[in-house]
Amino acid sequence: MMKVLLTGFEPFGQENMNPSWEAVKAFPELMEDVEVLKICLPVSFQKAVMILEQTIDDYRPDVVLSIGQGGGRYEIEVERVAINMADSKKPDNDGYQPQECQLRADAPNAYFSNLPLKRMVEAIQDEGIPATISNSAGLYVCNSVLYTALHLVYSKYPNMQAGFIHVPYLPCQVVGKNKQPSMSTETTVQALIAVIQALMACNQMV
Ligand code: PCA
Repeated sequence: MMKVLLTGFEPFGQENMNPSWEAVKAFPELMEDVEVLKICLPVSFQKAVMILEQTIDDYRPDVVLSIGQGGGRYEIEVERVAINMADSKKPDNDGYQPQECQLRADAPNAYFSNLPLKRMVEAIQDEGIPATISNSAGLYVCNSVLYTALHLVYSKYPNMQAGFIHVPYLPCQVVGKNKQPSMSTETTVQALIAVIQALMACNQMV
């Protein structure tokens, strides 16, 4: 049994939906040999990280897979790196707007995801869904969530794997936006299922 913590985010900015939480919500409850815990994180630098850390300590997942809205992205993007930095052009949902703030003192400048990223991208592409590796998760709340999960991997839970996937807007979010890319929840869920199956295969659990 592989224990997976699957996280999405609440809406932020001008949006009233977040494709990441829509996909996590719709992810199948029952998958063979997989136990999934789903949580919706607030778009808050402070709270998201606290809730994530507490949930990892309590649930002790094998895999933490966090999903976030990557508005403007054309493909499913599997993130490679998290940076020890928070810097934001817009306030988070608590009104906090960090400017070049370190996330953790006495911790490395960056961490790489320890998930098999190329395998994950291939698994998504094999479904006929566009996907790529991204080398920047930005410096907003998504990056801080990935950084925190990886900090726990490298400092506390060496057998845990952690990664982050940015997904495009939902079709309903781009109505009236000028030529913005989008992807349906159904397609995003199909991609996430393929990713989990690929991780099961890599971890030789199937
Ligand atoms: N995307 C934002 C934060 C929450 C979300 O869904 C980001 O890319 O940082």
